[in-house]
Amino acid sequence: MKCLLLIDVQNDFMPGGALAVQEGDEIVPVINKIQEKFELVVATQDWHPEGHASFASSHPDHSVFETIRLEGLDQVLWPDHCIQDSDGANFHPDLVESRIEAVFRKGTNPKIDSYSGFYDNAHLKSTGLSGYLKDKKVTEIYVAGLAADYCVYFSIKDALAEGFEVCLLEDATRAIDAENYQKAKTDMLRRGARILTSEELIF
Ligand code: VGL
Ligand code: ZN
Repeated sequence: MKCLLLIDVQNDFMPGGALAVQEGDEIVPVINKIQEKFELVVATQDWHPEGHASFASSHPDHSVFETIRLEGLDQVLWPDHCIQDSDGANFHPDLVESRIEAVFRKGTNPKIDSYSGFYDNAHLKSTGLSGYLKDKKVTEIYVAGLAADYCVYFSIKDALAEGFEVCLLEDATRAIDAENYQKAKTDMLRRGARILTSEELIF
């Protein structure tokens, strides 16, 4: 069974948003077009409390996009984004939501970031996504969303480690940083992910 996994298709990652990804909005029509090919569509939502430890604003001695050590992990400091119940945390208004069966929220722990839709960055706590998909008899996950070099990349690594076959839909994702994405891409391929465009989906 195939599933479409939509990562963080949220306003704050769109042009004009708090943590804008260039051309991030261009993925929305692509995603809407392919949803009907899948029996199951699930989504993740970055969902931070105010004052989250990943926000540069929580570390007055540091600046946005700096990397610091936090709880024993490297942490990039982000602009405040995807704050619970804010408009920035909402899905893009043009995203068709009628076929999204479940939404898995992440980044709710104030002290620890969560790029992957499966586990927080320290792998302490599961979101339940892996068990949900296995219960639904999913074996193949097709991934779209934002950002290709962070939440999409980390979700794909966890999905592969959980034993799923994984395919990244490259025209349905955009990266924060092109160079980071090239490294992430090499690593995803090395780990066994496939990379296709939505037009190459032939089912
Ligand atoms: C993301 C940085 C911080 C993402 C989320 O969705 O890729 N990136 N929070
Ligand atoms: Zn975040």
